[in-house]
Amino acid sequence: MTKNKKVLEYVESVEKLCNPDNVVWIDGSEELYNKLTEEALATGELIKLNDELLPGCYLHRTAVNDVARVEGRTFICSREQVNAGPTNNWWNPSEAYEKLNSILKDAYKGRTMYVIPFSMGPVGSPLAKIGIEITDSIYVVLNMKIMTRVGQNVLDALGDSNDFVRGTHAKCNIDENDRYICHFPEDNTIISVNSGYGGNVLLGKKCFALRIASFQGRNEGWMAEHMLILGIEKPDGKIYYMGAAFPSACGKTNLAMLIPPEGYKKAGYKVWCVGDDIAWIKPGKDGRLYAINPENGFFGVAPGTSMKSNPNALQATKKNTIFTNVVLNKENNTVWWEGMDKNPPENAVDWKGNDWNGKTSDVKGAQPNSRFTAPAVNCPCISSEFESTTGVPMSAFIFGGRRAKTTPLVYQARDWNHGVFVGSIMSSETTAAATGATGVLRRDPMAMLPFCGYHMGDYFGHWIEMGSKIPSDKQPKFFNVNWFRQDENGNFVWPGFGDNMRVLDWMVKRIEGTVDAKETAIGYVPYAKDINLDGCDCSLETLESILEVDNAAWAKEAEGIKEFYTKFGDKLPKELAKECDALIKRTK
Ligand code: GTP
Ligand code: SPV
Ligand code: MN
Repeated sequence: MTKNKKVLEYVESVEKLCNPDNVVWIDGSEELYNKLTEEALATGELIKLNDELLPGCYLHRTAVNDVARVEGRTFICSREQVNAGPTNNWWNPSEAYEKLNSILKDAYKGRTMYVIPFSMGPVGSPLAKIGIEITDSIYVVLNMKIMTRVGQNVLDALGDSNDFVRGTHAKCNIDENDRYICHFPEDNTIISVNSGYGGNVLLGKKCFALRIASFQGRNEGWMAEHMLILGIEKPDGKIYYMGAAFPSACGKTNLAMLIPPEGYKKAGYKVWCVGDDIAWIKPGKDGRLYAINPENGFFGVAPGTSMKSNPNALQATKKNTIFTNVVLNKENNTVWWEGMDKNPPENAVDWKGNDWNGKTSDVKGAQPNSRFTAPAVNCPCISSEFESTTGVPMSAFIFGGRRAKTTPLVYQARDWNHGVFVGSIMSSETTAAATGATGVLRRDPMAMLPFCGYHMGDYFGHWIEMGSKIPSDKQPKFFNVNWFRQDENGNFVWPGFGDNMRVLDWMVKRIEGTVDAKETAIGYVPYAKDINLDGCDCSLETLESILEVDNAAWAKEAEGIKEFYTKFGDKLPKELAKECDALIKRTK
């Protein structure tokens, strides 16, 4: 399929080490995918779902010890330890290669090795990058087909260039004690062993498009961010594109596919989805920042996805979708998960493969981090710019997380550097997207804590530097949101989901300069009257309560930030230290 010497050398080296029975190159043809699907059905790796209700859809169950990203076993193997920084696990690359090679030795014995040439971003786009993933998993091949652009045309676009990321994955025994997700930024290399879970094995996603790409972006003058990209179309036809970074399972997919409330729809507002998880962002010729979504599909959280919360996402899963770790409804051979509707199936199989009755069982049927892998083209609100090779111009960056208290519904940063500060102090209560305790507050700068491929202090510096290259009138505005404020009883105060449009609308007005805001210690907060509550299940008083900035609470928060910042030592940009001191002063 290619004469590229570097590609061939790489493939041969893995073949020699892992010793497969066969080697299959994924050429992107339907014939080959069909053949692999048949094989996976025969072994039980995939279960075929109802062909009328869910055409082209399959169910997969992972091992019970292998259901989420494993941050404790994820490593940045930079040559110098300092370059991994204080927030990543570092492993000396020569030791890591030695250990991984010992695990990979003969790992494909008796198995087939698949070679997947894939492009992150539209093939041939100047913002796109190419990878080769080698794996022994058909599940990985079929997911990569949905999540990336795969096939011969990718190799054609690569030509004889050496500029591709090498990703090797082997399932091995799914032994969690020998599970490693390793990144070698200086070698453009990723090695993942002993897992079959999405974020650990679909190497184009977090491993390449964030950890390796963030490193590449710093060297090459662009940014790889854990951001959705959406476009808000106003009744006058003008579209504003925004990127939003929220930690895993904090609402990116939901916001990216938002359906505006009735009043907005009637007035002619529309929201278009460009991406739901990752943005690659680069200055364009006109000085503005342009973004592409490097992915080709959605690897979305299933639980909570419903006709009410996210009809666009649900619609996207109605064909050619792979479901992982959800409930199988035996009555009609379809799928179900908690939060889909109030009618759980009685005659069903849970994510572990056990018989399950949703009416009587007291255990969850779907794994809390169960997922769907759906093609982006399935999404009813996919942007016409989705395939754009030049990307969309960015008008705003939004940061946010799950904060029961303290952080208001929305506020705007004063300028670029303050915006970077606001992103850097993001914090959120942890979710099921990674293994470990959930609901614990942790600092997660720009939602990149588990995904930054180099020293996070240098990453902050890169953000500051990118701003310095963009004329201030062309810079996106920065906002912070918190959909997750709770009352004394632990209920969410803000209705969220489609009603988040009301907050986006305020942002558009701020971008256009048509609405005032109140200056507070943390930035500009809306006057409650300026957020449109027509038809919203939230009173003005309630809104006011979640727009409040409690200086005493923020003074405490600022102390926590100062403490967090000490981690980065002299790599912390002085601009951010200054912003932190200014916040402390303003809260007094
Ligand atoms: P990753 O794919 O892990 O990066 O996650 P994501 O950020 O795309 O998260 P997603 O949109 O799938 O949201 C996950 C959870 O957040 C679900 O349980 C949703 O119900 C919940 N959620 C999303 N938006 C809102 C909101 O506006 N309000 C509330 N209360 N919950 C929300
Ligand atoms: C996340 O955890 O942020 C995800 C899912 O988007 S995973 O692919 O597992 O990283
Ligand atoms: Mn994500």
